[in-house]
Amino acid sequence: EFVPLATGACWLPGFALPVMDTLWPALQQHLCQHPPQQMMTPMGLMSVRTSSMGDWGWVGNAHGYAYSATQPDTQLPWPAIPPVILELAAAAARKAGYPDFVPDSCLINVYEAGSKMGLHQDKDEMDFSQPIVSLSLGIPAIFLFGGARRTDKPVKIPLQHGDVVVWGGVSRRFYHGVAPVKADSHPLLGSKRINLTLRKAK
Ligand code: MD3
Ligand code: FE
Repeated sequence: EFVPLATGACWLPGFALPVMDTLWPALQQHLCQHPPQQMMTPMGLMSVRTSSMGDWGWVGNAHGYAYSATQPDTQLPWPAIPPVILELAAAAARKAGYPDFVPDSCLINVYEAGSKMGLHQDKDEMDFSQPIVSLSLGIPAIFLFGGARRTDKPVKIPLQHGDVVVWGGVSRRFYHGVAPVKADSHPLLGSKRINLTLRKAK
């Protein structure tokens, strides 16, 4: 199934389900070795916990945020993005019309009940012709898809376990966020929602 959301943006419900048996153990292993942390930003402490994989990881502090080649606590490089995740992102991008998507960053956002993400734009990447591919896992969330202006009224998209969304074209610069996640339970992930965003950061 292929649901157009805007020019350059499409929703692929359940697209990750066929590879979940490989994907979820690989992600669990990463999270055990690299526990997600609540990042500080100039706007305050985030309610989600984050970790990263790939050449560039997203880190924040009270002064700003940026892509970093090393982990904040150890100064070690981030682990590689597992092949199953790279291949899934490339396959989703191809379906949406981006045949050459090679992500160098995978941000992992872990949501508990009550976690949210305020409306924002993603502007820290170098090449806006490259899409962002997002994968939702675990309990559902209402994704808020706005427009080019912060004041554009967001459309609510219920994202479920296994859903993939490709954000390219004009939608790449649109405001977006996540409404406070409601308490729920998922057979594989328990009380959490995990979102992966795959990007070409540099
Ligand atoms: C639309 N994460 O990490 S993923 C983020 O569910 C972020 O954790 C959310 O926004 C989450 O920056 C949403 C979907 C998403 C990601 C990036 C986008 C949608 C986007 C960039 C432009 C437009
Ligand atoms: Fe974002």
